[in-house]
Amino acid sequence: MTYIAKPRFHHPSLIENKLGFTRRDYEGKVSTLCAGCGHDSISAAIVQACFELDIEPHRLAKLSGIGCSSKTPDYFLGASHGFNTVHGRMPSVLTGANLANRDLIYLGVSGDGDSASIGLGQFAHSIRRGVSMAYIVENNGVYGLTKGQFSATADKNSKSKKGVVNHDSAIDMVSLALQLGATFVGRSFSGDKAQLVPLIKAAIRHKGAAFIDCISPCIAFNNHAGSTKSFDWVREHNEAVNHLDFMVGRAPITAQYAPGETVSVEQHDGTVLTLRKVAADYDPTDRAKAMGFLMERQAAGEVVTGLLYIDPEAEDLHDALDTVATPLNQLGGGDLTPGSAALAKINAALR
Ligand SMILES: Cc1ncc(C[n+]2csc(CCOP(=O)(O)OP(=O)(O)O)c2C)c(N)n1
Ligand code: SF4
Ligand SMILES: [Mg+2]
Repeated sequence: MTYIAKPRFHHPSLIENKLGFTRRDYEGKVSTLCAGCGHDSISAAIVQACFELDIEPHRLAKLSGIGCSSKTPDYFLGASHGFNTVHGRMPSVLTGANLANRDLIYLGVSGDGDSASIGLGQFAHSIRRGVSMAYIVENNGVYGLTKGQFSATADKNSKSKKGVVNHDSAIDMVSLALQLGATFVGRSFSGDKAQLVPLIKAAIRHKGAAFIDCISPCIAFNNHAGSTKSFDWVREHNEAVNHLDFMVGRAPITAQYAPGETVSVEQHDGTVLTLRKVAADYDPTDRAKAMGFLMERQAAGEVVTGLLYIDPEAEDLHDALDTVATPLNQLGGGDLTPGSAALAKINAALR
């Protein structure tokens, strides 16, 4: 495949993070997507989030399937590990990688075709197993790469570019993730970087399955009147339930909020999420109420965004399997073959 490498020149006074890296150190190759594609804005948000989190690029693995969305890992984090799987198979490859090496940060990037059609089963099982990962679906309601057929997330009665009406019910990835037991669920919009960057940061630091459905308009095939995934539609129907600030450690809250307007959630690793409430009664720690709220607002034609659910005490697949703290790929021969005495002991315990 041909590609254009980004020139390494940059302004000498670019801001550095705690590791001495600039934003440029988190970029990838030059994007070959259509100019204006929502997916490129999500790549930029991922770059910003990883830069701000001071992530060492070699400590992160980015995995994807097939689609314009799944091509994007080539356009960010050029110094990280990467694996481009078969269409819809990203979740199982990510699960295997995570089991083999629990020390890496896992970022799964997928499309609505990749995750809601061919990979729906894969998506479901990685979420219900609580694989520690930030799983982002770049949702444009079409198969962009294969020229704009409706995907399973296209809303019923929405229209294709040529005026064809979609008669099938849509799969709502957020409701599905909630039902499957995801311990972090958010929805955002590629055109809202202020909301998306802290959401990605919080998802990356979440222990367990963190899912973000990011509406990402396809300007080539799904940005017309009659589409419910266009820039105009999402801007007009976007209803944020909260605004998120993400802090590593106990940094003071600098924004001036009135009492009762914010709620702070501390995660396992000490990171703190401060949520400024927009919908007064919305409680992102109540799964059942979140599901009801989403269905109600969806029926009213709203695109609900923000941090929709979080379980700050979540456990992950390694907790469930009680795996050793040492990554499995670092265990030596002695650990893997402890000898006949140890085997006899195990067998005796099973009798
Ligand atoms: C096994 C298999 N089936 C079908 C295809 C054809 N195909 C390539 S990308 C794609 C859908 C991509 O849609 P989506 O995941 O929504 O990504 P987008 O391009 O919209 O970002 C399909 C059906 C394929 N590459 N492999
Ligand atoms: S076809 Fe659509 S999804 Fe693919 S790069 Fe172009 S705008 Fe983006
Ligand atoms: Mg798509």
